[in-house]
Amino acid sequence: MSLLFIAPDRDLSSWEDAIHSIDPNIEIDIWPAIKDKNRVQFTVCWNHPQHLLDGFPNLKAVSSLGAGADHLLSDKSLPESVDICRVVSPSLVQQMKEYILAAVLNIQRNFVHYIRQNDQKRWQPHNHPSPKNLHVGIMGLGELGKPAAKQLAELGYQVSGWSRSAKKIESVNTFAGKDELHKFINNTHILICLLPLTDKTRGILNLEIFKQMDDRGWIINVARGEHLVDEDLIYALDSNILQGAWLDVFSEEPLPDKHAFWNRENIIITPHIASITKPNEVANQIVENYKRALSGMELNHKVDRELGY
Ligand code: NDP
Ligand code: OXD
Repeated sequence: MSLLFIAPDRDLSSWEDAIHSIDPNIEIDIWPAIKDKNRVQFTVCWNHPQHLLDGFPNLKAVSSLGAGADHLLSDKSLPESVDICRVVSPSLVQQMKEYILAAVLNIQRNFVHYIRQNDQKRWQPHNHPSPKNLHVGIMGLGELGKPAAKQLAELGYQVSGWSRSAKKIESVNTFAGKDELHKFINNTHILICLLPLTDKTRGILNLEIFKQMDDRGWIINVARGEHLVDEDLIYALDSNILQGAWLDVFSEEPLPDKHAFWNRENIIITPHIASITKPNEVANQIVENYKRALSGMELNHKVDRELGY
């Protein structure tokens, strides 16, 4: 039986060693070199070519190489009988906490402006708010959003969080469901998106939401590019509805040369690096789920196809 990795845009060389350090007997294929399609029972995918996964007659389960599983759920050719799971790891949580804290601090302390001023040899101090006067809203209070919210609250920021089902988190104002979205957004100065991409969340970062935020606020999108309506962001920035955007994810990646987001003072771009899956830190959970799939057990971190995450 074999475990197949499919990730066209990734260097997969260290995955084989990471898996074999847990169990040297696991047979591994790395797409497109597949020894025998009939032997493939488990695949690990990142941005796989759509319609590829219906070509394995004995496939039992597929794992996302990362936390999001939207790239798997969007492949309508993936048979219903195949279970989907994803990666959940302390390393992803730690990296996301670091990224969000770095972005929030840079915005709060105006480093985003000072870095630009360096290029112009401009000596111009700016006032900055104290954390207790800075209202940060986090959309998505799951494996990544909840620890990020807790960290910011512990540091003294005014933190609100929004999720599908109600949550209780110390020192965080929590809201749930569509009915509470507007209450959650009200007065937000920095809005952070950590939602999964689903039919209900696509395009959620739009002009209507930006207008409800605090005057001249910021958005940080670390979830998926399709959460953001690109044209609405440009409009909101050009009409001073928003002050800036800090973006790690884009509808098209790499971001095309001609995209309107490049070369703008008020958009900070990072190349989808907020939280990176490291083979040696998650190989054990891939192996565990591979073995569970083979023996017909329930997978860990299973994705709910109905909910879309
Ligand atoms: P989880 O599934 O653990 O959490 C998702 C959260 O979103 C939950 O709190 C869930 O609510 C909430 N949610 C889902 N749908 C809705 C909705 N319709 N309305 C309100 N809230 C909703 O995901 P993770 O925290 O592990 O990851 C989140 C996303 O981050 C990933 O899907 C991925 O796209 C992105 N990501 C980006 C990375 C990067 O490097 N840029 C790295 C890793 C992940 P409830 O709690 O009620 O279920
Ligand atoms: C993920 C990502 O979902 O890196 O893990 O975006």
